[in-house]
Amino acid sequence: MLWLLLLLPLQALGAAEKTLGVPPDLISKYVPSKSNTWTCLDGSKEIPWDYVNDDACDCADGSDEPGTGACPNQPFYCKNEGHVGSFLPSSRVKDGLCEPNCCDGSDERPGVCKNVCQEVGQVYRKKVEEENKIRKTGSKIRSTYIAYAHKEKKRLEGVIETSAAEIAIQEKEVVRLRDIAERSESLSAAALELKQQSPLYISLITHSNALKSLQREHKKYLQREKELGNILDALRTGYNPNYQDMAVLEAVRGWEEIAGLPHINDVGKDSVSEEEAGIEEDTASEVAETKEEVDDEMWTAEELDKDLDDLLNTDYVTLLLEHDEYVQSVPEGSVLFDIASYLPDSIAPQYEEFKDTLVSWLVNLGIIKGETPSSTDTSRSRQALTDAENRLNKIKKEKEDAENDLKEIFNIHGYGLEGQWKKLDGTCLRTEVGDYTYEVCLFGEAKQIPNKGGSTFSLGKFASWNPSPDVKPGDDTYYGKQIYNRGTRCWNGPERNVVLLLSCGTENTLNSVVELEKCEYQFTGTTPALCRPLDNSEGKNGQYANAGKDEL
Ligand code: MAN
Repeated sequence: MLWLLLLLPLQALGAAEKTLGVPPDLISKYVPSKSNTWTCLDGSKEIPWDYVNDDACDCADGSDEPGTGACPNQPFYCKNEGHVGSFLPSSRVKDGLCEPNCCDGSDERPGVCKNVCQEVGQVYRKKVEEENKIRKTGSKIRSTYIAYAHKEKKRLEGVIETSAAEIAIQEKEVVRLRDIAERSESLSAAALELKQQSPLYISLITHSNALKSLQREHKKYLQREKELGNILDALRTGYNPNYQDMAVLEAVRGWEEIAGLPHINDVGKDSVSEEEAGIEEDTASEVAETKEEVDDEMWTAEELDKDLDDLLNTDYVTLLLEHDEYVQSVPEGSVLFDIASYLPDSIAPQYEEFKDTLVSWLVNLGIIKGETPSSTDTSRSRQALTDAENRLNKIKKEKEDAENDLKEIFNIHGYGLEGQWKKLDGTCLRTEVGDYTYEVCLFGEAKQIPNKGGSTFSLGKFASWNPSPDVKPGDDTYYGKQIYNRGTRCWNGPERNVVLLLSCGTENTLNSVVELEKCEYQFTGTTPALCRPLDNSEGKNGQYANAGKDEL
């Protein structure tokens, strides 16, 4: 019996040796069968259990030697208890070297490497803790960036809406001014002013102003009536009849009468329903409409609502000019201007020519007043038109810019799907290295400014996020790199360009600049825009799953 107890640690040691180098997710597969055999992980072969980790490669997939390095290209898993597990390629197992990422020394024969996982783990945990602290603060700032993008989106939508309305107004204004400018070939602005003194025009403007004021007041009262209706509706449906408050009851009854509603206490009784009340209401408004239709000179409520604006937007100056033309076109019976109709067709053209010459002489001699406007008046109206056109183009441009900006805010290749980069558009980061101050204005331009005078070189303008085809747009590696290119050409060399490497930090900073190749610069910096919240798995340090895999 005693000898059995003595054997136990040896057996346990044996079991530990069999699973040496096996990652946790495969441990359950490394157990012997009842007949003390084992099947290779790819199922290709059954071998004696003793052959596992016996330093001789038996399985085609190498799975029988997870811990000896006997099979090539096998992953060796270091448990690294007290730290984080990691993988090594089998070529580094039992090579006599202590691998830094196998701090428990399990890749070498016992006694070769010291187990330093406690110390390494402690340093590592401290580093992770610090990084997490930065991430926590950074992600809070990041969320304010996201909120900013949403606010910016709303603002831009507002700009688009307002400028669309302004464009509509301005387009009419341009048409109006163009019309005036064209007319000014035959009518000066001074003459227009004179025409505007006409009692008919003045009265028309007074009528229009009165109508506009009435419309404004009418709208106010309609709104007030609506609000009062809502208050009374609430009173009607919400009052407590048990209080027997006569003033309330009177108010409710009065409202029901005006609004054509059944008494609230009768609703549901004797088949009187709100729907029926609705019908009554419709009928009442129909009656009102029919009454309005009878008076066909008058406008209906609907016409007042829909067409009054158009009427009030009439261009009265154009109307005045049209009226003037109309009045002038009425034949006045002047002999001089009627003569042509009495002449034979063959001499009519010569007569017209003679008449034009005579009229222009008389105008030039100041004997009669010509219809031609003064050049100042014409240029003034032309200028007004140009100004209006310029203003229209400006608003159109504003709208276009806002539309383009809006497209970029939540664009994965622009300011990010969450809009987290929008806030940083135009933020300039600077650092001094050697004889230069380097500056990068995010999404703008990078510059090299000499500290002791001389010309500033452009190091390029923002071109893209990480352009590598292996990087998935939108993930942290994508946003961890910005490319600035087409800077000032280097003497006998390429155009200057910058690769800006960014990582999570609580501040937007430019930390280092190196000129890797002539005129090719690498900047590094930090930004809260890259700090994802701690509960977000992307970018979070995984445990053994991530650790050291790239070592393979
Ligand atoms: C300037 C700077 C340097 C660059 C040389 C190339 O001195 O832009 O960074 O290497 O030009 O001639």
